[in-house]
Parts: sequence; C-alpha cells; structure tokens
Amino acid sequence: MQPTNEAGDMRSNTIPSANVKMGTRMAHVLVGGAVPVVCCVLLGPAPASAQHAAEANPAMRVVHDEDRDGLPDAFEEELLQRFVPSFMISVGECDGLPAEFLSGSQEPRVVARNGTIYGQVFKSERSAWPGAWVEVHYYHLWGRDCGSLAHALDVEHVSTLVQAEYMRAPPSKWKALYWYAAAHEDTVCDASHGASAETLDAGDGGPTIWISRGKHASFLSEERCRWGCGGDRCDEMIRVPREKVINLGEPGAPLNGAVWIDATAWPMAVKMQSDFSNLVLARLQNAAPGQTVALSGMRQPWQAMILTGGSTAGAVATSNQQTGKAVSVAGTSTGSALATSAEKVGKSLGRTSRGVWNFLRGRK
Ligand SMILES: [Ca+2]
Ligand SMILES: [Ca+2]
Repeated sequence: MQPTNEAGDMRSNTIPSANVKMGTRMAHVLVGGAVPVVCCVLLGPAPASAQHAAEANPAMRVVHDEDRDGLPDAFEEELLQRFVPSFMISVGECDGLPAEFLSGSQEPRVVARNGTIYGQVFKSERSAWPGAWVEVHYYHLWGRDCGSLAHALDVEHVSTLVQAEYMRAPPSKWKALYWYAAAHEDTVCDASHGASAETLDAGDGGPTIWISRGKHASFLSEERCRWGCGGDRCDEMIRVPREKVINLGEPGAPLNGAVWIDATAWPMAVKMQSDFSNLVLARLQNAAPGQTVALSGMRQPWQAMILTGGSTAGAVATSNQQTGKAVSVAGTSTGSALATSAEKVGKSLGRTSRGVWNFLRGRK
C-alpha cells in the first residue's frame, strides 16, 4: 500500500525535484498534498517555476507517469496487484502457459511460456457518476492459438471497473464494481460477458477466470465455458502459477519495454480500449443479483440454435445443409428467432456459417 497523508493523497515513488533528470522525454506528474494538483504532465525539462513550487511545498512531489495517462505508475502497479485474477487452464492446454514477450522488441516474440500476466490501468471518465473511476485490464497473451485451426499469437483479456471516492485515494480504498471477460471478441462466436463484483465475490480482489483449452477465451465461470459456438472446453482445470504482472503502459506510451503493443501482427492495441461503454454499464447495472450477462451486443439467434441443438461449431460451419439440421433440431426452443421469414433466416444463416468458418480458420 502506498503511504498517504491525512488527505489520503498518494506519495509513493516520489523523487526529490533535484533528482529529476533534465532534458529527457520521461513524463512526470506533480501531485499536490493538501493542495490540488498544480501542474500537468511535464515533458522534458521541468519549468523552473514548477521546480520552485515543489521545493517550496514539501507536500508536492514529482511522480513517474511514463505512460502519460495522468496516473502515477506506482499507483497503477498497486491496483494491478490488488485486483489480479486467478487464472485456470486445462491440463491439456497445448500452448503451455501465458507467455512473456521480449522487452524492447517492435514485434511480439515469445521468450518464455511462464504464466506472465500483463496489465493496464487508465482513468475512466464517468462525469455523470459520483466518485473517481479507473479501468484495469489483465492480459493473458499466448504464443499461438492451437484450437481446431491454429494461428500464431493470441491476445486475450479480462477487465474490471474500479471506483473510489476521489482519484487520489490510496489503492486500499478502491473497490471493483464490475468485471468483463472477453471471449472471441468481434467474431460471430463472441461470447463476451460480465457481472457485478458482488456476484463474483471480487470487489476487493480478482475473481477466478476459466480459460478455454487451445482457444484461450476467458470465462467468469466454468459453466459458461461451453458458450462461444460450442467450441470451447474447460476440462481438468488447474491454476496458472503466478509468475508476475507487468504493466504494459498505454498505446503509444508503453512501459517495461512492451513496445510490441503497437505491432500490427496482433490486435493488441484495440484490446487496450475501454470495455465499459455506457451501454455495457447499463446492462450490468440492470442485471439481477447473481446474474452474469452477455455483452456481445445481442445474443444472436443462431448462437442459441447451436447450443440448444447440441451441434458443434465445426458441424455448423461445414455446410448450409448441416446448418439447416441444427435449425430444425433447435426449432422448438427458438420460437421468436425462427418466426421471421424463411428468406431472412436463410440469409442470416448464410452469413453465420461463413462467419463461423472464418472464426475457426482464425480470421477474427
Ligand atoms: Ca501512468
Ligand atoms: Ca496506465
């Protein structure tokens, strides 16, 4: 926990102003004690007036903010440690463990499959809501997706929205309110979902996350693992030994040598955007106590068909003829979805089968 003053302001990772390295591109933030923040992020030599102000007021310090998001990096580190989930994988996982990537490399290169988790912390602007809000992401990155049709590199993550009374509250005062788990995001098999921290008993720490074998989708419960076109499996699960949590920084401003976050070889940068739109938050807020809700837009009728029909994604993707079988099997339980005209259903399923096939081919 970071030491605080009576007002609860963060003080850790402070450095005397005399030690501020002049002429570097390192970013810093001046944090006030009992007074408000008086200066913005500084790039290059600190203005003499700011240095003098810091020297005149010992409550004011310069803290590291190398990823230039307005949050002291030491504070980000403490939040990452506070809320890190416990990840479960299958004993039959074909890619071993989440990977550590080469620091300083422009392209993502695996250096070890050792269970490393990468993190990201940034402010969440919620002007209409009381208090201060921060979003925390946890990435499990893989050398390869070795599901039904494999491809190199795999970016997966979960995230949480945390709140405190005010932005400079110490890490112990922050509470997780909602959790989000990404599962085949932005594909036709999107099974991403979320739940309140209360539902998961994860307001003061991380929840347990189930990672599907080979495909690496994240699930907030073991039962939910069969969602996502029926291609996910969570069999014989074991806990990932926690190696370390490394802060990635922000897109365009990496930390810890994670310059590969902006590589085009994988969709890393896009996963670093907020998961908690106002629409997502509204759904989470309206969920019944104990309920986990789908957050992939609307759950598509075809996805219900696949699940209720007991058909696998592979079978559905093989041909439209087999897709038709799945529809007939599921017909009794998807009434409203199938009440539309045959033409519309046909078009929808045509797109669906192509989409599922592309998904299985790794064309996310
Ligand atoms: Ca920062
Ligand atoms: Ca950050």
